[in-house]
Amino acid sequence: MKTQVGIIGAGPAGLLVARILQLNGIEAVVLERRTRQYVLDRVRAGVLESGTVETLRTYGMGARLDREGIPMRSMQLCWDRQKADVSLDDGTGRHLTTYGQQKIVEDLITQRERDGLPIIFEAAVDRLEDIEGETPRIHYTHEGEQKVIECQFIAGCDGYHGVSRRHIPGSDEHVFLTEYPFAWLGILAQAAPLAARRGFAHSTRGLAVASARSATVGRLYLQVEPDADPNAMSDQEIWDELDLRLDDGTDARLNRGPIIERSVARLRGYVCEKMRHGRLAIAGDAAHIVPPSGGKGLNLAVGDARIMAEAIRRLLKSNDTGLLDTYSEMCLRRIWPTVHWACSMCEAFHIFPGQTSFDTRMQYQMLNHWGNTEIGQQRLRKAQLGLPYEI
Ligand code: RFL
Repeated sequence: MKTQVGIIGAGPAGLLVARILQLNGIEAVVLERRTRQYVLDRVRAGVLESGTVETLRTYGMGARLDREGIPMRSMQLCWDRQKADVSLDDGTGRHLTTYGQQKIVEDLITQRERDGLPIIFEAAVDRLEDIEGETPRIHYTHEGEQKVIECQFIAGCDGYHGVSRRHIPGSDEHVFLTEYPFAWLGILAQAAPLAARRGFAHSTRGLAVASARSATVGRLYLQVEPDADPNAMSDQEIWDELDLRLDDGTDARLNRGPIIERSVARLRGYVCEKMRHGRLAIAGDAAHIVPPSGGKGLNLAVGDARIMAEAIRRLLKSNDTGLLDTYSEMCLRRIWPTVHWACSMCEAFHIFPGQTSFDTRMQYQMLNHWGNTEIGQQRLRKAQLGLPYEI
């Protein structure tokens, strides 16, 4: 099979690159190792920067997002039985939007299918070849058979555990990693989220987060041990623990309901600074992982996808490699400050093994700074709303 661009991974990064290329008249094939259903059912991110929302609108993916997205104009921080509600209004009209990653993925997949364009599910890429030449090849297994796609460019959008990154020569020497000694138990619950019980909570029992996915579905998280079993706690134990950790000194309690999804995700910060070699470039989680405490992973993936698609367009339409040559640097200008913010949030809200009461007081100071001082609130607002795009 031949195509112009071989895209590995049907996550938000790969599907958005495919969509932008399509609207620029460039042909692509998306290869995804999971089943269609698995990809549609995967619950993950849900907080979108306004830049992400604008990008999705620009590429014709805004209809359901505009109907179902929930504007988020403030952010609540809770610590030491007190609470601060920080406005995200910076005078530009920007705000965050709650809209599940699952829905973005579904919107992009159904649009692509409606347009009759290929996504090959259950196609596991194992090897890339000739990425330094003009016609690199992707080897993959589909329906028990070894297959090859020849293309003019490979977009490696295959997440943290994908194969693309290791095909960039010397990529290991450009990797920066920190592993946190805890994980998040994330749940989806059929329970109307209460406005008064949302936000990030620091508790001496560990972090808790309460957010809304819709008027009737809540997305909540608890800090747990790094190797915790998602099924170790009963529904009631989870709700009790959430209420304890989200205690802000008022009588408010969470609305409870059936837990319909649970997963445990280890927290890490990871950046591979070499994001391109020859005719292969990587984007999204394939190149970087941020702790979910900033709500930034998906937003960063969208930022990379915009630059990658434009770099490919210039290469294939005008034989111009200028943007491709600066791809890593340009992406990293958004990635590092965002990683810094997500890690700062992570370090302020979690209880670390061996943490002393002094350390806890230091965290309270940080939270007080972000929650109650003008300069701290500005920092939080700016970081949460996200950095501007260069492309
Ligand atoms: P994805 O979504 O992991 O997609 C990669 C795709 O590649 C496929 N794949 C392969 N396909 C073919 N051959 C192979 N060899 C392949 N290897 C892998 C995979 O099956 C998959 O379909 O990466 P992408 O597109 O870069 O998107 C990144 C985002 O998914 C991720 O950053 C966010 O979900 C992170 N994240 C959050 N981001 C936000 O912006 N806001 C949030 O509020 C937020 N909350 C979260 C999060 C991530 C979490 N977890 C589970 C880590 C909350 C959690 C709990």
